[in-house]
Amino acid sequence: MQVLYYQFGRYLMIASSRPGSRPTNLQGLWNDQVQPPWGSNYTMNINTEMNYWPAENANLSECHQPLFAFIKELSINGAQTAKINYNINQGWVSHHNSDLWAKTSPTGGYDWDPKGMPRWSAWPISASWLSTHLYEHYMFTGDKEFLAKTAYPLMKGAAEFMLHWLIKDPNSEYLITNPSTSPENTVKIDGKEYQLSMASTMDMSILRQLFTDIIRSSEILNIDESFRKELISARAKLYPFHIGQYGQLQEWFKDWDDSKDAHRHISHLFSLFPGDQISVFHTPELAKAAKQSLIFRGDVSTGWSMAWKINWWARLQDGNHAYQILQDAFRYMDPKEEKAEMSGGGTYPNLFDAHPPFQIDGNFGATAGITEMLLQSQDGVLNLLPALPDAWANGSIKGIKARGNFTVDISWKNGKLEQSKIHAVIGGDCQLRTAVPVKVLEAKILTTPNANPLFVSRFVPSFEVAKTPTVDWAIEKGYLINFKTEKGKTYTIVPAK
Ligand code: FUC
Repeated sequence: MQVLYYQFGRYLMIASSRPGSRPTNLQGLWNDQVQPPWGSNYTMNINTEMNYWPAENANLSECHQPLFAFIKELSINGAQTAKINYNINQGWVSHHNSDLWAKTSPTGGYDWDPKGMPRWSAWPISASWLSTHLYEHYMFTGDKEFLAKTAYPLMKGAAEFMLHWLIKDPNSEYLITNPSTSPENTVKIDGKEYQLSMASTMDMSILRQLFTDIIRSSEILNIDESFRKELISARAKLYPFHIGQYGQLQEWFKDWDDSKDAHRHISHLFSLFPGDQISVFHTPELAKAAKQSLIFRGDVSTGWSMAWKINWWARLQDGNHAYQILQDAFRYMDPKEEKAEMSGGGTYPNLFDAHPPFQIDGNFGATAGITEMLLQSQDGVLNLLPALPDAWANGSIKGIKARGNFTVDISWKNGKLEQSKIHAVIGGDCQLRTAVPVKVLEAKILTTPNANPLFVSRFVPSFEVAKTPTVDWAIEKGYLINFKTEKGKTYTIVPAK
């Protein structure tokens, strides 16, 4: 069933997102209603991005193209929205929702409070989030022409808008977003509920990620030095992460987090996944805080929310917890039964994800998450079997992808790596992290550090701490080896003993 569900996720992407088509919407392309839920549109504060999470790691890179074409369209409309709505004449912006025509202005109608208070539609950050997909595509393919011609101008436009949008907080002197939402969540301060604040952790995390991606891109392409310097200086002034009073990763500008809040959006964990600023190896304090936040929010939620949680638990190297949520996501949903929207997700008999109602993002998010349980590469190395659950004691997978354009087969027995074949599509250093010591049959182990430009060490962000997190923590560093690969060759990895 899990294998079928995984392959089904890949099939859904192949069937719904080909170069030349529109990107997949909330129902992929399988909407059968005249008035579909949420307009069968693009909700870009999570759902559209989630649809594309398995594109690279599950080796369906070409299927990412419709999203890139859409980003280009958004950038054209979004330059108008930047001018008309905000009087910003540089770059482009898009908000939490879009449609077939690549709408970029905030949605109207009931999205706006009758008293004129902007609510969750006042979220001008999707241009920045979508732009990080362009850099991910480069990291997985190494396609410099794509980086130079398609990705860089779009990413730069998103950042140019943001450099105007960010303002200096007069108290802390940090650069902040204002107004800012933590998508669709609300915050209670002195008993009163608010939708808006300043500098939500998600806003700041996405901007830090985008700026870092552009800084790296301009170094790789050796262009735009002055813009790079501007971004490096802005990045250093961005409002930092905070670890709050419960040892949690703080969601809001101040420590207003409610430890009983079980909201489906857990946007402040962006940097654990899909971002890469929070890492169990490089920023363990932040990873522990993210774990605390995740524990507070609980497991069962809407379909897509559970799918995101699978990816987070995989990044926390906790395969059993990721597996547990995968099981929750398989809760049988009878399509004939009316279920309230926020009553907990599951899977219909045809394996479509239930928000409920039917929404495709959970299928794609879980497919990405299963891949993340078996292979990760966001940390500057290929981590083989980083979050293998006990339930998958024996198994194998073929043809998944790591950054650096490595195609990877892995087989395991009794919960331990048996063999891996790594196909170097473009060559370059290949650094591995494994739970057991390994050797490479066709190459010598290098003593030099990984020199692959697609595996530069990530930017390590700063943070402030109110209380040190106290979550259980048993991260095994494992074994690291580095070897040189040649373009087109395949390498066999086996346990050293
Ligand atoms: C956002 C989410 C909902 C749903 C909708 C399409 O509003 O909060 O859960 O996924 O988008």
